[in-house]
Amino acid sequence: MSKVIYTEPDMNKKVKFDRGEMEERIVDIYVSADTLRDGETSTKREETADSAPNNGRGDQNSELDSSGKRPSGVAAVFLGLLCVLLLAGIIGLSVYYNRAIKDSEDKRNILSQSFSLFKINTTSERDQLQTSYNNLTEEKGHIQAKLFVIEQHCQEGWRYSDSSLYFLSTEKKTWEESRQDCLERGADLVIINSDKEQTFVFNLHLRVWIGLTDSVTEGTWKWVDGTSLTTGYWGKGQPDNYGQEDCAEIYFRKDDPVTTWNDGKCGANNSWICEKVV
Ligand SMILES: [Ca+2]
Ligand SMILES: [Ca+2]
Ligand SMILES: [Ca+2]
Repeated sequence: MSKVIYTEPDMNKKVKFDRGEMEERIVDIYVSADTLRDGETSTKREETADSAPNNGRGDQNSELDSSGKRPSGVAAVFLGLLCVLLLAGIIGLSVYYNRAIKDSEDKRNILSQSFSLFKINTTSERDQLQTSYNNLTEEKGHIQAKLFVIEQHCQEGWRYSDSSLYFLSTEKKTWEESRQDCLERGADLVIINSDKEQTFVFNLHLRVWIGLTDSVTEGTWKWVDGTSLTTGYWGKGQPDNYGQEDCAEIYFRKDDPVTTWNDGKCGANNSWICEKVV
């Protein structure tokens, strides 16, 4: 007689187990398959010995294929599903990490570009500040030197106004002698460039030589630096060249300081005013 050698797996039962359970099932399936083969061999031996037909358990074993691979097929399906799940997981993780790596590289590139731009801007601003600092330092040096010259000249009796120093003589000399004195002081007879300067010089003293002459060409008045006269502050009726007058002086006392010049004789003795541009 045949024995109960195989238990039909309940396929309607919900398949939900962990890896351990699955491995246990696979072991059970293989055990069942081995048992089936052993049982089938035993059954064949019994049938041969009894030579009697058996429609009971013998029919039940005939529902399996002759090689007994039905349980192994189920295991293969589970293994296949497991492989598919693992493969899907690996693919998903690969996609995730590739995307994460790409995002990380993008952020690193953006940070690198931002840092480079910041570095360029910082370097440019630093250079501009350095240039401004150098300019201010140079300007400070010039101002300090200028203040030193002004202070030194003022201690010697010079007066300062609008970037020029002026020296008023205490003696009286001819126009040429006066100019020579100014040159020896590192200056020259005053050149009047504006109404403001004319007013300043007028208020210093009357009857003073200024650095203007027409001794080279009569009627062509030139300053001691060679420039031509453009704006004159002549008194009424002057210059008249009366008896050959070729040197200019501040002569007339007027309420209006811009009409006080006269052309006088260069050999006369006058005070004079030197000018030194600082
Ligand atoms: Ca001047
Ligand atoms: Ca003249
Ligand atoms: Ca005159």
